Amino acid sequence: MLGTDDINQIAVELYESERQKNPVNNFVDKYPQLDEASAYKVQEKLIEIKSSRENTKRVGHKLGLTSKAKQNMMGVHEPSYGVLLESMQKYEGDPISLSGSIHAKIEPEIAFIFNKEIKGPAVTVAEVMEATSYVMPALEIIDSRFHGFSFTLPDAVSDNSSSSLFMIGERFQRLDDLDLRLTGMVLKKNGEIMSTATAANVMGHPARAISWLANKLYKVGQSIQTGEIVLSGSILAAETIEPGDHFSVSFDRLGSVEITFT
Ligand code: OOG
Repeated sequence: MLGTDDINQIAVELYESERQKNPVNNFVDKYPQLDEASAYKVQEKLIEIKSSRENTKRVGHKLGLTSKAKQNMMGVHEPSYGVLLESMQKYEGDPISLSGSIHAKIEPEIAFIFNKEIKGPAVTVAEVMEATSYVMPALEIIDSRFHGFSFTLPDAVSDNSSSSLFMIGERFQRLDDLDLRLTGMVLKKNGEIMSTATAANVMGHPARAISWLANKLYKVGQSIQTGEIVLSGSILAAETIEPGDHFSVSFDRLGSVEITFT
């Protein structure tokens, strides 16, 4: 476990890296004691700094590396989580500027909102389904503060799992008899189909990613709160973005969400 001074130092460096758009080297080389548990402490400190300096607050959680496509892309074979702040949320119709990011990428996801607290230690998929108010299509813009978007799990966890911005569709769908595993999606860039998939890519069922999160949060004394948004993780490999690009993701029965970048 890393000491408090080192934890605080890494959090400050990551905050400054994002603010100045100046990528940093992986921390695991300089701090061999940066294990997963220490990395979540760095993330907590980073979120504390961001929340107070930017006068914002937590509105939910994001999952990362929940699909084989993402794990293979990044060479990291375990999921991670991060915090969603109010300041990261964008709304449909908002043009999004890439000027605030280092090397942003975009990911299609399914977002969840819950009608009760979901608290570990042994949350099941059935409990997640029971607690789900709505699911929505989502696009997450990720950015890494590390050179070349290259990192180990503790590095990425420290960096709030590469969070940057996110947008959820404004059609809120009840789960009813939806079989999310088979929910198909089409991702388009500038009108052309980039990729298609079903949501089973996310751990077999996106609700399984949510139960993983709840059980993981329990270990640090946290839970998913009523009304919080949770992004269940990218269904596919992330796509690079250039200014002027337009992306849309459409899901069977969930609707769609689209973004234009400037
Ligand atoms: C880590 C976070 C990935 C996802 O949905 O897989 C992520 C990364 O690949 O940069 O948000």
